[in-house]
Amino acid sequence: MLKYMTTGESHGQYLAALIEGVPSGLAVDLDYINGMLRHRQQGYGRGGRQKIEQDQVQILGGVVKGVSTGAPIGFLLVNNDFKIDKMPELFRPRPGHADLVGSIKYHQGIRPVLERASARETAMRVAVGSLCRLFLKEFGIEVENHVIQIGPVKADVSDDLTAEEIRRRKQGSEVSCICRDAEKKMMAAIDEARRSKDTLGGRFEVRVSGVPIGLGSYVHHERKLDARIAQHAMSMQSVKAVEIGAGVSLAETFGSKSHDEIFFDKEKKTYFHKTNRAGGIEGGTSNGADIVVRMTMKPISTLGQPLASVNMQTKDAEKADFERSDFCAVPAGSLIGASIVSVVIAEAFLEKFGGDSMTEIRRNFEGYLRQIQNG
Ligand code: EPS
Repeated sequence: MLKYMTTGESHGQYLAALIEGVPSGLAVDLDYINGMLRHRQQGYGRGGRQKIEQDQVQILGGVVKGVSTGAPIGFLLVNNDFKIDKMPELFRPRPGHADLVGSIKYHQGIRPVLERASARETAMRVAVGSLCRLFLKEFGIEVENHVIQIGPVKADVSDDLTAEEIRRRKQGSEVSCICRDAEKKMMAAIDEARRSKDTLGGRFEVRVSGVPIGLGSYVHHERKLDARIAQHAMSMQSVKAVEIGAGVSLAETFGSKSHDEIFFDKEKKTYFHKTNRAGGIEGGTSNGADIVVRMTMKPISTLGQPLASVNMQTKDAEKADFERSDFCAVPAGSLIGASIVSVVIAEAFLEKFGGDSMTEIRRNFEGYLRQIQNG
């Protein structure tokens, strides 16, 4: 079973992750993982921190001569902005952040709460997710992400984009958007937020192509693939809503326009759908179509013009504290979302075809594909 854990504080000395359940024989391309970490640092609307950091992980164990051994894999990232012991205590919790609840629940000040709740932790999620992407690529599964909305600006996106098209069309976009028209308006909206000392959220889409029929299951709630994606997606900082396929828009349509009719290609000997409103998942199980996940991020809760709060020492009404932060993290968020989904897909893939080595998994996978082809 694939499992991982992260540790580290935003301004601590390190961030780290430990991943258990990666089979032996996977080529671990560290340049690819570190390339993804650089992407995470980019995107229009980021704050000053990313000018200080050059996020890169080193491998602590579980990889020998660039190949996984089956042992737990450790990642370590050194924070350049290591100053946690000198950071001031805060007393006025920011509405929307973990400050208030964390401070009360753990009976401690706000500082240790925000240091751990910070979205900086997502650097490790990207490292782990990128490792999973390398694993999935071995089986022809590709994961892509793109931003579809920032604040009020929506991109015009058609439903049948392939992961490859998304990758090609968003290249060079500072907001990871495939639609050039919307991109300009999104950047203008972020500029406006910056000028007015405010922040903006948005939505992004993650698309997984090449997934075979049969990941996840309908038989037990914990095994449902859509439920697992939603749980992990919601665990990402700032995410407030998750949709699969047509998602919330299905509330508006008749059943006849909501489902994907079933066809059979007699030459390829495969079932297929002409539409993908289900987002690649029916009955909690992948149906062979692209898995399409859309996530909504709220605006970042650190505001230059702070909202009303309470001084936790005096209990007087005061404005919330302010610290350096981002104005909009949706472009970075889309990559983080893709990383998180990659972990869930890799975990479900290992569950179905699992083995201790890549050789064993490949054999199981190919045997299953032959079984499907033979009806
Ligand atoms: C982040 C690092 C943080 C924030 C941001 C994400 O760095 P600092 O607090 O030093 O500016 O920029 O975190 C948040 C938005 C948050 O709410 O904590 C990063 O590396 O992604």
